[in-house]
This record gives sequence, structure tokens and C-alpha cells, in this order.
Amino acid sequence: MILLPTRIKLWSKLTNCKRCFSTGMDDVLFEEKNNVGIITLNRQKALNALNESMVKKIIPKLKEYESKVRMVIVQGAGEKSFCAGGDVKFITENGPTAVSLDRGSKFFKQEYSMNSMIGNYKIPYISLIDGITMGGGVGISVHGKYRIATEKTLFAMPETAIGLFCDVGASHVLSRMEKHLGVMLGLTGYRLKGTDVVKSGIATHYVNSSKIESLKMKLIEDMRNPEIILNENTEDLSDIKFSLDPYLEKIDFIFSIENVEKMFETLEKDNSDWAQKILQILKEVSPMSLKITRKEISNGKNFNLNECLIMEHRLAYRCMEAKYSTDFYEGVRALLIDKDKSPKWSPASLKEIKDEIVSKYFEPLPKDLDLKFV
Ligand code: QUE
Repeated sequence: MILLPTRIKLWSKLTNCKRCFSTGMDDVLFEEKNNVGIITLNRQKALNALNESMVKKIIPKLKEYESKVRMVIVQGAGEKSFCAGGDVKFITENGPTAVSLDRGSKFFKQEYSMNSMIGNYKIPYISLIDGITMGGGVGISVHGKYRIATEKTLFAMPETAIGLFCDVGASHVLSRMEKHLGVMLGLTGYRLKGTDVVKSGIATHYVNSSKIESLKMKLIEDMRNPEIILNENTEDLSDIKFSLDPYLEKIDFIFSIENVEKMFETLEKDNSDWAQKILQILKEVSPMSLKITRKEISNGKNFNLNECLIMEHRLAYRCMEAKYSTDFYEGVRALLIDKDKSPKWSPASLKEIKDEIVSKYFEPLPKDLDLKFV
């Protein structure tokens, strides 16, 4: 049971509005200033993680803004986080049942439709990713035209750790990164910080966090093309090195191997500290997630964003359906609910997972279940 402060309980009772409370009235804020739409993700206690209530409000606003304002700016409330992910606990709380499948499929369809809208947006879409930007937070920013990072930006696609796979259109983005860096980020959940987020191509511009408010005001007040304003008011990073530079050739060599077992064997033969650290991470995440994610990123290279999202929705459906693996439920339990950080993966090893089973995840769903964009 959720314990609510007495005042809120009373308020809920008085207004007979349990629904209003539980769906969060102000979980996302919308403002218009000088013909700019400003979206603020406003669920600080959950690190602004996206839930269905937020996505359902954002979709119609994005549609409205596209023909009404000059550009859209997206930000996270508070100091710590832009957006830490999606509300996956809500999906799994009933276990692998029809309820979870129905809830999850509805949520993912909405979220992926939003990701598609952002990727195909007609006006500039600018995300101020000044803090934690993971999972769903990547999906609501990375497909837009401009992403502004700061020293507080912490990027990751950590889904293999919860028995899921890199969704929200990540197969489009990760598959297009240089030197198979995206494969490394997707399989390991490796975190990129600050200037590295720009150096990798995930962000387009960089400022110190103390300047983010004044940059936002300039974007709103100055009527010139936002690209000019961004270029004038962000840092030149040409003299800054990418922290992964010394490893890029190795990353390219290892993560170009599409067979996950062969990739493990190659890492095992490499005695460098870096390779052993990566191997350790890969041994802890879900083996099923690794195989799905690797294939997903290979496929994504030849797909447009919408095709990637349709594929990802099929994968999400199969993870929730739990016919071949219950890892999604176990991962959420171990990392987000019980927090024992000791998931028991099933199948427990890569060799138990045949290619035919991996292929099943990618098969089209019955027509009425496949993703249709809202
Ligand atoms: C791996 C993940 C996620 C994660 C942690 C991981 C993920 C996700 C969240 C998350 C964070 C804050 C919240 C929330 C969920 O954490 O996908 O509801 O408030 O959404 O190690 O994949």
C-alpha cells in the first residue's frame, strides 16, 4: 500500500479524485513563451521517469506545437535528472500475466509513437539533457534535432541489466554510431558523462550547467535560427578528447562480432583491464537480452526510425509475454523493486539460447497487435 500524507488523502477524498492523484496532474508542464513550446518533465522523485500519464499528455501537445510554435524545448525539473527512464515497474507489478502484457503494450505503443513524432518533427526540437538521461529519457531527446549536454549529463541505455533490450528507437541511433560504439553502449549499459556525450554523437552541443538557463532564455528571446544561437553560446570541444578514444579500435574489433558467444570468446582472450571490465559487465546482464539487443542493432542499421520502432515493439511484446524468458520481470524485481541486484536469469547462459528462439522475438505480431503510430 502507498502511504500518503494525511493532507493529500483528505484532498483525494474531498475531491473524490483518486484517479487525478494517481495519474499525477502536474507530472509534465507545458508553457508557451515568444512562440516557443516548453515541456518540463516534472516527476522529480522518480528522476522524471516517463509514465503513461506523461506520454499521453505530451503526444497531443507535440502535435499542437508542430503547427503553432517556432520550436520546442524539453527539460527535466530539478537539479539531478533530465529523465531516468520509463515506468517499467508499473508494467511488471502483476508478473507475467495478460494484465502486464496489455498495460505494457499500451504504454510502449504510446511511448514509441512519441519517439517517432520527435524523429519526424517539422520544427526544431531541443532537449536540455542537463542530468541523468537514460532509457526513455534518451528516447525523448536523441531523435530531436538538437541535444544540449552539460557536465551533469549522464547517458546510458541500461536495459540489458533488467532483462529488456534497448528500445525507444535506440536500434536506429546505436546502429549508426562510429566504430560499433553503439553496440558496446547497448550491450553493456556503459555510462557516458559530460563532454563524452557530445564526442560520441549522442548530444550536439555542450555548455556548463550554470549557463543552461541563460541559453534557454536566448533561444526563447532571440528570433534567429536556433542553430546560430546554439553555435554562438555553447563550448567548442575540438581540443577536448573523447575518453574512449584509446579503446575505439578495440571496441570496433570486438563489437563488430555479431555472434555474441564469439564476441565473449574474443574478450576472454584479451587480457587488458578494459576488456576484462567489459566482460565482467556482460557476464552479469541477461543473456537473452544480449542476444536480442545484438540482433536488434544489426537489423536497425538498415531500417528507418519507424521500422526500428515497429521491430522494438515486437521485442517488447515478447519480453512481456515471457514465453521464452521471464528475464524482464526478474530484472525489474532484482534491480528496481527488491534491489538485491542478484537477478536469476533464465536461460542462464548464452549457449542455452538457440538462434531460432532469438528469431521468434522478431517475428511480426498478429495484425491487430503490431505497432501502429498514433
Ligand atoms: C536498468 C534500466 C532501467 C533502470 C535501471 C536499470 C530503466 C528504468 C529505470 C527507472 C529509473 C527511475 C524510475 C523508474 C525507472 O531504471 O529502464 O521508474 O523512477 O526505466 O539498471 O533499464
